[in-house]
Amino acid sequence: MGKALDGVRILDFTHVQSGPTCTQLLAWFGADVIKVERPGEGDITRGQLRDIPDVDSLYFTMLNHNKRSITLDAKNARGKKVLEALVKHCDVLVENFAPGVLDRMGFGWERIHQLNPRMIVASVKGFGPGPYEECKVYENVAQCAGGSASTTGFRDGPPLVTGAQIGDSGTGLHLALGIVTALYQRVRTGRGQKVLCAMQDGVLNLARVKLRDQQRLKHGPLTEYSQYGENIPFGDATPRAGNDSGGGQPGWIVKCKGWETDPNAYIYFITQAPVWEAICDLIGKPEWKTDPDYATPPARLPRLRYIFDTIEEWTKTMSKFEVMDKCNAHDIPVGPILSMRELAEEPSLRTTGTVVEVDHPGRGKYLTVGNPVKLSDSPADVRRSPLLGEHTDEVLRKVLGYSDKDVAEIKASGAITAPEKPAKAA
Ligand code: CAO
Repeated sequence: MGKALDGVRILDFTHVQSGPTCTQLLAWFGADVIKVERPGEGDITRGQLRDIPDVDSLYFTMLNHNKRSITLDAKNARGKKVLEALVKHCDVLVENFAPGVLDRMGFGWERIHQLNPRMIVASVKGFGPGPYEECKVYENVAQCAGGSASTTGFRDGPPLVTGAQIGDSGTGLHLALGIVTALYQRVRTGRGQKVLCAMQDGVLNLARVKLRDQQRLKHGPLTEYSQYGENIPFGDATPRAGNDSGGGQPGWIVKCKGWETDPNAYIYFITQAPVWEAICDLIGKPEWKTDPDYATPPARLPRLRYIFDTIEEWTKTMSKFEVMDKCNAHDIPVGPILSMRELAEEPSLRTTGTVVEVDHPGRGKYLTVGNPVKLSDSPADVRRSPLLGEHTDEVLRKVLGYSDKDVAEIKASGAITAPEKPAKAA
């Protein structure tokens, strides 16, 4: 079966996490992704957080599946010629260098557009145009600058960053959407365009309910926040709200059996209005169904702390999975706090290809997250990440049509290096 993006060739100038997330997704959709890396070290993450000496880290392998790798010194004169040829042979250039890097290489938008007017140039930057546009940015900088950290954590504690990489991976997802949209527009116009995703913007987009609450504050307290029930006045900005739900249905994380020793024996419990009566019956409080203090959502708002404490007395008698079974039987939405160990072992995620076991010549078998976007006519297969420069020769000859003599000259110029050999056999 063909793939959705068959025939699309990506010149992948990305590194670390945000850009590679985007190009990995495009590769899973069938694009031919050619990752250009600096001779010698390649993407810095190959060597970061290594668990096995001299073997590409899981950080790198889990973000670079299904890609080809070539080494190319973009500052070398011969290397620049190869890069020009690649620009002419590819549909999209994706990059997440620091601001100005591409221009300094001599491959700014004007030059690329001149070489290949159909090329789409897609960039991740930390900030969009404005006072901070020249800044280098990493994940947690974006989480803080995009409004996530100020609204995450408990009211009486400091701002918190989240474990989900909403700055890097989140912005990479936004960029992938921008690229396929630009490809679609190119079908009509025949022209490429620039696609820019700033990490601050991506995080703010994901935190938009908190900007919603910022505006609601002008019209009174945020009644669904537990702070309201605790009679604590609101300030002038959306506060941190612990585990309060960000939606209209109050929720909280409550303990389950074993919480004293298991840090993940918890469940997210939502007191959704349509199933309130079923909740009352289940937790042994049938009288709340008719008690005016509990029978309606507005009456419950000032009492949410007590309500969740009462629910917790019930959930503490069972494992999170038993709570889940009992609640779902009545369409009561709950979220078990699943550890990474539990997710890695979950059979249904293996069946759907969301968790995949991959074999790598250096490290042997490891787990990764497969394509979370499932297309019925374009199923994703997950192939191991490339070794540094593994496909340099292949790309020079088969994509660019260089002869033996050309390749020898390019090698002699120092623009490319011999491919890396896996340090360990699996
Ligand atoms: N050949 C020759 N030079 C190359 C090259 C190649 N193939 N690939 C990269 N380089 C050079 C660049 O030209 C640049 O050199 P100059 O600064 O001399 O022009 C240099 O490598 C470093 O690029 P960089 O500034 O992008 O890298 P950094 O490690 O200093 O910064 C990061 C990393 C992520 C902070 C920065 O790239 C950035 O802010 N990117 C945009 C936001 C982003 O994506 N952040 C998320 C990253 S994931 O957490």
